[in-house]
Amino acid sequence: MGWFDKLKTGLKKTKDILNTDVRDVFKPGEILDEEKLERFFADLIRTDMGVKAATAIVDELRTKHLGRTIVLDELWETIRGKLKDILTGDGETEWEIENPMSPINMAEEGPTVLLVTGVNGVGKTTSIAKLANYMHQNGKKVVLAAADTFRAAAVEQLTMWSQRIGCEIVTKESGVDPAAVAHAACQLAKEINADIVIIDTAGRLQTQTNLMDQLGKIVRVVEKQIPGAPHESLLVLDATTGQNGISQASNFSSYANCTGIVLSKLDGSAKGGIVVPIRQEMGIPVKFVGLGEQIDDFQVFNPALFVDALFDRGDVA
Ligand SMILES: Nc1nc2c(ncn2[C@@H]2O[C@H](COP(=O)(O)OP(=O)(O)O)[C@@H](O)[C@H]2O)c(=O)[nH]1
Ligand SMILES: [Mg+2]
Repeated sequence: MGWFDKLKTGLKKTKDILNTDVRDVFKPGEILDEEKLERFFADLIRTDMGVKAATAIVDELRTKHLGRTIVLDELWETIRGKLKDILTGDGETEWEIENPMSPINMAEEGPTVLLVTGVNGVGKTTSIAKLANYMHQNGKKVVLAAADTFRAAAVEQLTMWSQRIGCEIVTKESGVDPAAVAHAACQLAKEINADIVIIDTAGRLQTQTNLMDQLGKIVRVVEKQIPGAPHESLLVLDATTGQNGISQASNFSSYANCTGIVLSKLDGSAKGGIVVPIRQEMGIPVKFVGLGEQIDDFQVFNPALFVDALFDRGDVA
C-alpha cells in the first residue's frame, strides 16, 4: 500500500462520518440551502475540528455555493481549499512526507536527542519504536533510552522493539532515576558516534508536579552532555481523546518545552479533525502521525496531504 492509501485507511473512521453524511446532505441536483449547511456544520464538529474551522468552511460554502445547484465535486473542492488555507496559511513549514528526517531539528554536530513525553497509554513507546525504525531505515544510527523505569514491562517492550529494529538500547533496573538512563544513553551515543538518541519516559499527568519536575531534570542532564539537547521534545497525544489532548499540551509544554506533537491512534479515532485545533490553538506543530499498531503505521504529517486524504472519496479497504 502506498503512503497516501495508508493515510486514507488510517483516517477511515473520520472519513466515514464525513463521506456518508455528506452524501446524505449534499444530494447532487438539489439546491444548497441553509439547512444543508447547518447539517454539514454538525458533521464537521463531530470530527473534533473545532467551531472556528467548521465555521470558516461553512462560511466559504455559503459564499460560493448558496442557492446554487449542488455539484459534489465543486463543494469538495471548496472544502479542501478552505481547510488547506486554515492549516497552512500561517507560513508553517511543510514537511516532506517521504523524508522522515524532515521534521527533526538535527544537531549540527554529534548526536541529536529526542525526548518523548505524554500521559499514560497514549502510545509513547510504540511511537518511539516507529520513529526509531524510520530513522534506522534511513541509515541513521539510533540509541534508545528506556527511561520509563517505573514499569519493568515498559523496558521489556522497548527492548523487544530495539531487537526487531536492530538498534542500540540503554536500560537500567526498575526504579532508577530516569535521568541516569538518559545520561547513559547520551554517553553511549557519543562513544559509538550514533546519530539519534530517543528517550522514552514514563506516562505522567500534567498535574503530577514531582513527575513533571523529573522531566526538567532529564532535560538538564542531557543538555549538559550534548549542547542543544534535547533537540526535539515530542509530546504524544492520543487522537481518540480529541479535544482533551489540547489541555494536556500546554502543561507539558511548560515543563518539557515541547517542539512537536506526535498524534497517535488516528486510525482508531473518528475525531481526526483534531489535527486542526491542535495546529490553530497550540502553536506546536504536529510532526508525525500514528496510523496503527504496526511499526510502519507512521508518517510525517503534511497538512495539505492530510486534507486531500480526509476529503478524498476514493474507497479504501
Ligand atoms: N491503533 C493504534 N494503536 C496504537 C497506536 N500507537 C500506539 N497504539 C497502542 O496503544 C497502546 C499503548 O501504547 P504504548 O506505546 O505502550 O503507550 P505508552 O504508555 O504511552 O508508552 C498499545 O496497545 C499500542 O499498540 C496507533 O497509532 N494506532
Ligand atoms: Mg510506554
